[in-house]
Amino acid sequence: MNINDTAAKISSMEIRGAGKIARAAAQALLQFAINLDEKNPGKFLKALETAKETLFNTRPTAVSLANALDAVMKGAKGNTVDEIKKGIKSSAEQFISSSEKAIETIAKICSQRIQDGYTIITHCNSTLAVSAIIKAHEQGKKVRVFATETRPWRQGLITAQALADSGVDVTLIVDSAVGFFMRETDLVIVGADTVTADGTIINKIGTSQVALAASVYSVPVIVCAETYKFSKATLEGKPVVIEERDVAEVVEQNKLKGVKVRNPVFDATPSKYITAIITELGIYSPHAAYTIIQKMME
Ligand code: RUB
Repeated sequence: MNINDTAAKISSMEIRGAGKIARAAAQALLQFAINLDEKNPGKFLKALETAKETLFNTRPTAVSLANALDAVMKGAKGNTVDEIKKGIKSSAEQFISSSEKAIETIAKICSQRIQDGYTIITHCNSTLAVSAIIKAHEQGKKVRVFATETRPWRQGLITAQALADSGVDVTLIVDSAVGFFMRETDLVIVGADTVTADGTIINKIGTSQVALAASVYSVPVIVCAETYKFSKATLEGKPVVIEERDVAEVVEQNKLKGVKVRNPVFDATPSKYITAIITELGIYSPHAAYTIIQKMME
């Protein structure tokens, strides 16, 4: 797959989810570097930067994408193209393997917070949240999950099917039923696209509503996020861009006359509604986000 193919798949959401787009982009940039037939180091690096930009411009919200591309580009050092290629290969492979390892680590840590008999709500489709629930199930804990449908893309169906395939007791609910089912819920587990310096979580649209409902019923909210989903740019005050997609995803355009439609696909959940963030380094209060970002910058 070349850069444009991968970029198109990320834009169209054929490849989706903050972790998956990060790994796909890292892999695409690596392949591009390996296959690029250019002997001049300056021109090689320029072409690499253009390819990076193409991947970066696919989706604006998940910082995992920018962080993955930066991690790969860190290896672009050397006096010859061969040296640069070697560096890129090592940095890309390191990013991909450590991000895969992080899924396992986070699932393990999060599973410790899931007790036998728990009822869990999860929103959208997070590899980390799904892995953690499956891990708890494999540990012999009896868990019940309410998976939200997640309009308009209905990623909740992927979550529900993955959990069911692993033998987890899962029920699909519409997004507006979250308040109804929160009364019988012990724990909310979601993923994240971006964690800001003040511990705000940017995740699929509707996450903030789930967290608000959880707060009303005093249900803890756990966010699973690898450290590469923490945003350095937010330390400098840069706001996170919330992606707004085609309104045709919400409703057929010729169905309504004189009606405006909006389709923001992510929202921000303030840190006060989040109990803990679980990273591959351990479990943190959302207020530790600033420290985690500083650690990443060392
Ligand atoms: C996916 C989404 C997921 C996070 C975390 O949105 O919001 O909760 O990306 O996923 P979309 P993961 O479907 O629009 O990409 O834990 O797999 O990285």
